[in-house]
Amino acid sequence: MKNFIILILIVFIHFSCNDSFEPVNPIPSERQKVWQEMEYYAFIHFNMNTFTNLEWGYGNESPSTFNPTELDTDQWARIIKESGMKGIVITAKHHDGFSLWPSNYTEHSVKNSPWKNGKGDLIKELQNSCEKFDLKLGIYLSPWDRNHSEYGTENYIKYFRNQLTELLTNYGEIFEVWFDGANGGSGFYGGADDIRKVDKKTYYDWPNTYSLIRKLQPNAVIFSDSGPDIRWVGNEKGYANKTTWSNIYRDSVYTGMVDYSKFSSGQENGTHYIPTETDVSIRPGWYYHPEQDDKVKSLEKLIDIYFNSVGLNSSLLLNIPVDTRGLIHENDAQRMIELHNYLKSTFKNNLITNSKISINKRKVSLKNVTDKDFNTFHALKSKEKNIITISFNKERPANIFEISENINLGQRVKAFNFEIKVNNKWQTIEKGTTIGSKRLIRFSNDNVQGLRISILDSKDVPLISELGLYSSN
Ligand code: FUL
Repeated sequence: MKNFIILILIVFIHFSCNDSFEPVNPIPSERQKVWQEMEYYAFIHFNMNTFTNLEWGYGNESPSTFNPTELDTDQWARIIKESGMKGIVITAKHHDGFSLWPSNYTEHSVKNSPWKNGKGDLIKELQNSCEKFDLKLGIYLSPWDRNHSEYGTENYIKYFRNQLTELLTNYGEIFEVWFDGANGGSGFYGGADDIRKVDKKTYYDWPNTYSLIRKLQPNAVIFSDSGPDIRWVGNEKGYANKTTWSNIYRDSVYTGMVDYSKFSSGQENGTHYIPTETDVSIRPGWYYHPEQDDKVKSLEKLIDIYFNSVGLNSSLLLNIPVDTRGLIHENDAQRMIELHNYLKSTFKNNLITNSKISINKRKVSLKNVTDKDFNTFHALKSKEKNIITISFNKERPANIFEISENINLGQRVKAFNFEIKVNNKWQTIEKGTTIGSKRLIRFSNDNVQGLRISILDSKDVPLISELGLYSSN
């Protein structure tokens, strides 16, 4: 009898977390799934602009200007690791064209700088530091190059791909390749000093560049305004849309399009799965400016950004401008650690564990939705209304709710309501739309007796992978 019950239990558990459910297309690729679990990682803007105190260099800067005095990529990696981030995306080349590695295809690089007497390779140093601190390495390579004499011609595309090949061949595993939407305009262009406009849709021949990346780094995700793996969130403030579909009609967007932001919430019936990435700087500028040393964002602001990016079906790419010494400035480091301490203590105890959960009035097990494993899930019964009720035997002070869908089988939920029970009364906290990989909802601190999540509309049966209740105090 005992064995029989165990067998039934195994069958039940297997049924509620297996993949016998039909996917709702589009679904993420393996590389997107791996990336999606990273959630929070660092951008580093450090290059020629650090030394000229600019945001965009013209392309005529002398390599002799690049001269960090105490450059230490181990310091970056250590602080980033201690901040709970999972990787680093570095500006290997920004719009001014200066390359942080000794590229064989240009003289405009570290090899002609005083740093390490021209013998340095910053990308190599960063690769080693990332390996040492178990972080992933990503590359920002600006498609626009205001230094290169042939920018705007076919030859420049060859140059761009040659540089990409160097970066994707010589520095180990690259997790993300980042392409900026800012393209074409005035520049030095090898002394021509003119304005070069390019057709953003056709000039770069992106499909062939993407194939090259797939060949050299099959696990890397490619970021641009339009994907193909990750798309821009549509602003640089750190805020994703409340409604965020990871689906988009890929042909409706292209890199550098002017009115891109109108597509930033995605499209419910979009043909491709291309989730958003939220990029924002910890300071007003992307690059280091000494006059911004006291303008590092407050802890409250960074927490707000976290909830509005990671908590809105997006990822957070937080930029740290490394300073002229070649170090993360003390003020930034302190704030990064403060944010980490907040996140660590807040999300330590899921207050839902050891409570009673029923779905449409039937008692169910909490196992799959509180195991912090996005691959296990509980399938609801219908694609219309489902009510998940969680009741506590003793009220629990709380102010954060978390819910995730199993996105491996496609994003589904279109509308939900979230309520809490306080003083024996139900209060509506959020009338929401999409959920996706993670939805975090904050409310004012209260003694919560129960939670009610009504999934009101969904493309197919909702697959709930995580539920959480937390207190940030
Ligand atoms: C923008 C660039 O023009 C900025 O300089 C910065 O690199 C930011 C992340 O992307 O489009």
